Amino acid sequence: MKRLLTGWIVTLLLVVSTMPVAAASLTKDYVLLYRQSEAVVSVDARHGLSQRKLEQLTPKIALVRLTPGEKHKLEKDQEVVAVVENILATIDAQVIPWNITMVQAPTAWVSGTADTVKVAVIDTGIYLTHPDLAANIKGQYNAINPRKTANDDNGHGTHVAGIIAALNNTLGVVGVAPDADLYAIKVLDSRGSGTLANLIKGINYAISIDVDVINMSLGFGSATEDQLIPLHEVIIDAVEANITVVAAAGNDPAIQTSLPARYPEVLSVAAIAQNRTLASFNSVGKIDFTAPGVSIYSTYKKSYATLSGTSMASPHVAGAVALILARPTSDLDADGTITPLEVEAVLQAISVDLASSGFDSVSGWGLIDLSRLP
Ligand SMILES: [Ca+2]
Ligand SMILES: [Ca+2]
Ligand SMILES: [Ca+2]
Repeated sequence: MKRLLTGWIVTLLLVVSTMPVAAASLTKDYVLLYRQSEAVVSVDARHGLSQRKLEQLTPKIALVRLTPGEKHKLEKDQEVVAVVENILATIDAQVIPWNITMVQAPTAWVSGTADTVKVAVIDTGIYLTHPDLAANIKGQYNAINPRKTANDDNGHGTHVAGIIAALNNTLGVVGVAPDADLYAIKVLDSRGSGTLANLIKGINYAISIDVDVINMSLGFGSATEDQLIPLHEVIIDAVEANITVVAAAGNDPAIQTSLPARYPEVLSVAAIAQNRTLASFNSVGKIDFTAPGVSIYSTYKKSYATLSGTSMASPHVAGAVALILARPTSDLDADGTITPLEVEAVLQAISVDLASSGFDSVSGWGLIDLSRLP
């Protein structure tokens, strides 16, 4: 029997894009600064600017359209201070989204940014040429059709990937672990649906390439353990291969935490809003940790978007796991290997209590706080 799983996404709030501007002609637009406002009329008369002026911007500054010869003549006029091209200002600044700050990721970067940690994003794929992700994408596999790329034709997986490891550069956003190596494993189609068989193939591929972390922002709704026995087997294989497996708890408060998040071997993540209240859509019952998941701005298709869901919470923990794996102090028993159990113990130690006192079924150990990493 074919079982459907879906990406745990709730709403799409905003997609932004930018539009390049191109112009080519003999005339160009210039911003003209007159020496004094009283001279505007005489300068305009001398140079025939009544036909050339597009707009008087201030009493002493005008926007004009000129040929190169007209510009040259104006520059020689003593009543003109400057004639400069009307160049474009661009938004070239990276923002650190509130959610990245809430988990205190930037304070952890001084001790490493997970440069060699391999994180598998098992999802709808990743937009492979996204300028805020491409340099971190080190591998890909399309479990639906292995002859095709794992390019994201939905947007969900790209959003998840950006929360984990969007680049720390001059554009867009930044992820929790901005140098982590991303592996795009596509098991969900353009509608965000996929089969049990393809998810198993995807997890098995992640094991075969020896990743360190698996993020699954997906689930099987109300399906039972009995319906998914082979999935549990391959997840146990992953954990035995020393992979830390993180999954979204699910977005239906009417049902208990979905599989795979409900498995004891998987870290189940619930969502919190910017005001530190738990998201109303969280599934409950088996929650291990809480992370931001309401109105999260991240990479989406070729651009950026704001999404909500436990799908957005899970990758915060996956990114945190990458940072934890990059720190020698996380090898708690100093045997040379950081196991998933050691990772979980570190996550417990750095979590800030939420909801009822101590561990609870709606927020688990609480909100992860990377400033508390040793
Ligand atoms: Ca960036
Ligand atoms: Ca160890
Ligand atoms: Ca609590």
